[in-house]
Amino acid sequence: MKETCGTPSGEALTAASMVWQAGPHRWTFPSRTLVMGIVNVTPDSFADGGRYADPVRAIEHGLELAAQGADILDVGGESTRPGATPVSAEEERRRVVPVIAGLVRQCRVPVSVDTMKPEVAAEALAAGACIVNDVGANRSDPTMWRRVAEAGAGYVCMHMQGTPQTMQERPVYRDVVAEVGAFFEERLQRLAEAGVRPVQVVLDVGIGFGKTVAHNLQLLRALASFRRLGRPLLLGVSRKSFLGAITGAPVEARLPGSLACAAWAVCQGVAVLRVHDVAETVQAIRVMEAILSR
Ligand code: HH2
Repeated sequence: MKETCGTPSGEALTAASMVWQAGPHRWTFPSRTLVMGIVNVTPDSFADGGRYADPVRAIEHGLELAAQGADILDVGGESTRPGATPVSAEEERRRVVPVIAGLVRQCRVPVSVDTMKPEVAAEALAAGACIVNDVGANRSDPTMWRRVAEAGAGYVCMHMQGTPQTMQERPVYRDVVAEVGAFFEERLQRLAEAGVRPVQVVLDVGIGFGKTVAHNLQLLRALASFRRLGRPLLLGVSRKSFLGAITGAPVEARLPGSLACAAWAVCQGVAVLRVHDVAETVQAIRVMEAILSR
């Protein structure tokens, strides 16, 4: 069992201590905020589509992110940007499995697979991934959860309204914070029924997944309220379009906005940040943590 935790800090921010178990890895929170570096093996991702579509480039990129201080590498083979064209399981598997196997062989950083497909998750886990990052956790079929339970993998349970193809058409909520909270409660129950223990699960409000700019901001404001569910929180805001809507910055110029959100997330007790810019985010959060621990 690897104890992969940092120096406890920010006790004032997080009431109870929580463990996240992902295969052989185990993190105890409160801890330093973990950074999940994004490795998109896709031609069409919104921020870096095509840059790492070649497996050799993708592995090099993952190793670079590990050297910059990533705690987890998240490998994805299907873009989930609004309106993205879905890819087959076969194509997604072809993209991600060699990259996961290469990263597991060449570095010690835990690897996660960003997929909505149980068959891709199963092959990724067999290739050495230890976390399934599931933006499709709003499904009704429990097959994915059974795969996660069998493998004892970590699981990111993300909220999305609709599917990537439809989610931004006209997202509507009565109360986005209450509805995302109710979704998490119901999913923790369904995950447990499928054999996934709470200790395997982290929760993600799904910024940009079936949400307007106002919904995203309400969820960011309310992050600390989700800690009542007793599970660590993961947040993905890196370079997302709501930052462009607020500032006018194009996707390649959204690092400052992404870092502002990262700093906010640290203050709210978020456990894991999913980012493109690992070195810059690590520096920003280490400074925030130093201030908060004074
Ligand atoms: N965002 C994206 C993809 N996966 N997973 C989680 N848990 N949370 C997120 O916010 C999240 C995610 C979108 O970012 P990216 O992977 O850069 O883009 P694309 O889906 O176009 O590949």
